[in-house]
Amino acid sequence: MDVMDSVQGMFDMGASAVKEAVSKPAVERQPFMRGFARLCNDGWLQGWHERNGGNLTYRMTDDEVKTCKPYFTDEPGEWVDMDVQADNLRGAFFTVTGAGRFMRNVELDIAHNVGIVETNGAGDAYRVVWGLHDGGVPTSEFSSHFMNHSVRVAATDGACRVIYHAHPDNVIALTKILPPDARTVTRMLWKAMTECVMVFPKGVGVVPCMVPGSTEIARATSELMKTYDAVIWAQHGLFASGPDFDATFGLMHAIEKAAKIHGLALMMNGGSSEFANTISDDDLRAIARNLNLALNEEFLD
Ligand code: 2HA
Ligand code: ZN
Repeated sequence: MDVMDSVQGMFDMGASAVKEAVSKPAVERQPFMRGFARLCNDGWLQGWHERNGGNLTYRMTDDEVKTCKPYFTDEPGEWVDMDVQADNLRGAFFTVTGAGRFMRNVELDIAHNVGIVETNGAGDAYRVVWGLHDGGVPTSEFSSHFMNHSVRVAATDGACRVIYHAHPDNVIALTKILPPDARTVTRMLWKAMTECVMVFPKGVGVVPCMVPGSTEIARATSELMKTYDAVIWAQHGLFASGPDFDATFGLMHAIEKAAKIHGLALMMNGGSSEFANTISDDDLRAIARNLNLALNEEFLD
């Protein structure tokens, strides 16, 4: 066979596979999956995802499920019981990062590091229908994500779709110097920079140091998510929620930046929190009034 024949042969044999790859609306190329992978990479670039730290889940729309369904596996895994149940998530589909998989690898191989799971009709079990290749399972924090989705869907009239967990340095450091108390922590964050009260006018919840991956931390977090769209896990990290990837990443970013500014100001001030200038409670009220925001007045003096 001469060279031209062999090239022609390769082309003929590969043509249908190439056509399929190019024309198929492959799951990896869906806009929601591009957004999902982008957030994972953005979080990695921020330094929030050491090793397998952090995780992300996205509640898919009916249209997204319909588009992806032809590519779901013919043999879905077994239904896996969750220790938690949610009526408002019966039959929901989630895109999830995998337990033990690294956020820094998501963009390189989505089908290995990310999966789609289906929730059963009772809202108390899931099964993997796409991705998580090589025997992957959803994030170890899936019960927290699931409970948080349920609570935020109810709190936002169905608008919330994204739950994001990361290990941002300054937020974790902050929980070493402040009590695990939502009012104290929120006031400090709001007063770090004027943007904060606009981004999270309800404040931020805080759970004390608890066992990661446990049903107890899932329940404690979701209880706070009834009020707040972000909850700090003392000594561990932060959970943020939102209607889309931009808003959710932005919330995580704003909270982490405020914690960093507070830490910098403390250092510049020789460790004292008696700053020469800060944002007063009346300043916070004025900002909220200007934008017609529903400020959590309980956190103001
Ligand atoms: O996924 O972040 O909390 C690893 C973790 C556990
Ligand atoms: Zn974590």
